[in-house]
Amino acid sequence: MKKIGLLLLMVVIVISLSGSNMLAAAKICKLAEVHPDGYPTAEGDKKFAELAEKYTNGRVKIQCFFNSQLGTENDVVEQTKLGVIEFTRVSIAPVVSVYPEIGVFSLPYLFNSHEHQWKVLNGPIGQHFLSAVEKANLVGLGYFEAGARHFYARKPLNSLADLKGLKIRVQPSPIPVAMVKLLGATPTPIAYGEVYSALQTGVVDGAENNYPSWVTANHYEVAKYLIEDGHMRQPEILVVSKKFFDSLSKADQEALRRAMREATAFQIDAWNKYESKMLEQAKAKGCVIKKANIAEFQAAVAPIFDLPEHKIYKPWVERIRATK
Ligand code: GTR
Repeated sequence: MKKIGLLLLMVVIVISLSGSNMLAAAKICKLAEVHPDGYPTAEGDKKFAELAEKYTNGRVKIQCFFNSQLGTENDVVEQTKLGVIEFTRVSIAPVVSVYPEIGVFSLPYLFNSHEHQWKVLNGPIGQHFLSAVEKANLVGLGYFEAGARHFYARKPLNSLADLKGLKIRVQPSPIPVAMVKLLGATPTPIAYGEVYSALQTGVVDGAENNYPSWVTANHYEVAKYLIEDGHMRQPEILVVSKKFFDSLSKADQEALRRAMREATAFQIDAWNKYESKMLEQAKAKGCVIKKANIAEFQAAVAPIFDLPEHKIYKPWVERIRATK
């Protein structure tokens, strides 16, 4: 009789604890990242993981996988969509294949400064895209800084004319492809992890990226001529699988959003320090950096806004340009 009483008591305790979330098992999640540990997005990921665990009282534990260990950006976006990977940090470019509208942020010379970009990302437009990406079974938690992208090649780049006819590696995404065509070069989509060897072996003549990627991925060793044209300011995004997100309590969902807000501020700070350090490192290595005639590049890519397939971006472009 005593034993039955004890058993009943235990059952009651278990039921009430599970209702109060205290017994919810810790979920070990994966986060995919193409950059190495120490790169500003990787630092942002780690900060996010640390805060997510703290604010969910250990119910969400995140393990970060760097250096494309879980696959290319296009692959991990698919895997996150399916819920196989819970979190992924990618550029906007690979998200375009599952949710085309977000490609507006890939358009060249859309943002005129870091300040303009973050005003848009933190305002109603940026927030709209974080929730609208749900159409692709993803939930956008927030953005990270990626600076501006420039062209670099194995041969000197002094002006737009030097890009003509070159094979340029681009992210496997439609807007970079269209943009490079308008500049008179041949776009060659290749996954990030394979760009170094493509440059080294001459499969491509050049590529385009921000200073930290040019340096940390060692592209600068084999493509040391850079023309600073700042054609794109594509933000990075951290997405979570909607399937996983929906399985969390409202409080844990809010805990993840809070963790990302704080991780973003941390990452922007890390970015600013790292970007100038990488530029100095490239100069010290003897890289040749030229300032572009930006007006010339802007004029060449201007038709991108009027391409029939880019009609969907028009209203957003107008709103973004009007954001002061
Ligand atoms: C980097 C970005 C990566 C990846 C890479 C690329 O700037 O941080 O997420 O998209 O560019 O060019 O593939």
